[in-house]
Amino acid sequence: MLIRDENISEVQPCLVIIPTYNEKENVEDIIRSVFCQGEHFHILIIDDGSPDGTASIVKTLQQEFSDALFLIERAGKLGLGTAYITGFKWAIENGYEYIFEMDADFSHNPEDLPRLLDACISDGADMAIGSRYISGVNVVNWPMGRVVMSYFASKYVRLITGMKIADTTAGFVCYRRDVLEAIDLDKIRFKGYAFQIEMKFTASKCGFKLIEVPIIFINRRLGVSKMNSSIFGEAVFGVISLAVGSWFKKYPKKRLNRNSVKKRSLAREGMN
Ligand SMILES: Nc1nc2c(ncn2[C@@H]2O[C@H](COP(=O)(O)OP(=O)(O)O)[C@@H](O)[C@H]2O)c(=O)[nH]1
Ligand SMILES: [Mg+2]
Repeated sequence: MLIRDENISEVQPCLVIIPTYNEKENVEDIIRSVFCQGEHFHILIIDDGSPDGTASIVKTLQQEFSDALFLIERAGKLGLGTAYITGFKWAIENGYEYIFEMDADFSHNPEDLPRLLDACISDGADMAIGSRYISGVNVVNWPMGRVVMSYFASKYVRLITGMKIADTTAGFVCYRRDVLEAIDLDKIRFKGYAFQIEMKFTASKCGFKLIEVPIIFINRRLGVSKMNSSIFGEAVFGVISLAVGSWFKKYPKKRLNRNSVKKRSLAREGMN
């Protein structure tokens, strides 16, 4: 089945970007679960030279899903933020209209992918955010300390940046292509949670519409978290620097609309 946006009347290919570092217990299952959501979902894995052999599992699966499963291998652990930037550029080059961020560890349920997509297609979101905190606290099996930290971190970010988003560090996101084209990806500075905040902050400063979709976030059952105190520290100080930096920065304003997407796709058809 291929998704059709009636306003655009064209086939909309979707790319789910999944960064991996030592995810051998999860990677095959998450890939199969995403593909169960429909043929319009393609996957790009960005693996940072996982010592546990995650990339070789992906390569084996590529024989089965040769048209829909892609892999970029980087030499070492370079961080989540730069993994996504690499993925975003690849997605733009390869003509995807909807681009997702998703973790490999099943904290983000692949069955929620169509709901995020629908928020973009039917509700007009430029960026749909899978939100843990839009309807209470929907986090399962995280240690209480981590839930409290994450919840108050989101409140802190709201206070400092003024963003009207309940879950500012969320990493389950669907972007319309226009958002990633408008943002200067080479200027995105942060790597961990601060990266997630920076993307939302920049998109909202550019005038894009951010919509939160409630999700239930479940702690990973397999493998280990790569969260550490430096990622947390980056976020605490990064937010202040983002807010202060924005006073002096000019953000490109949202300019493309659905008609321009239509024009672009017609142009692409003309090229074929
Ligand atoms: N490519 C890449 N992926 C990473 C890196 N750090 C974390 N990840 C992946 O990013 C996702 C989220 O990381 P995770 O450890 O689950 O963080 P947590 O959910 O905040 O505890 C998982 O799919 C990880 O494998 C990294 O440096 N490079
Ligand atoms: Mg996780």
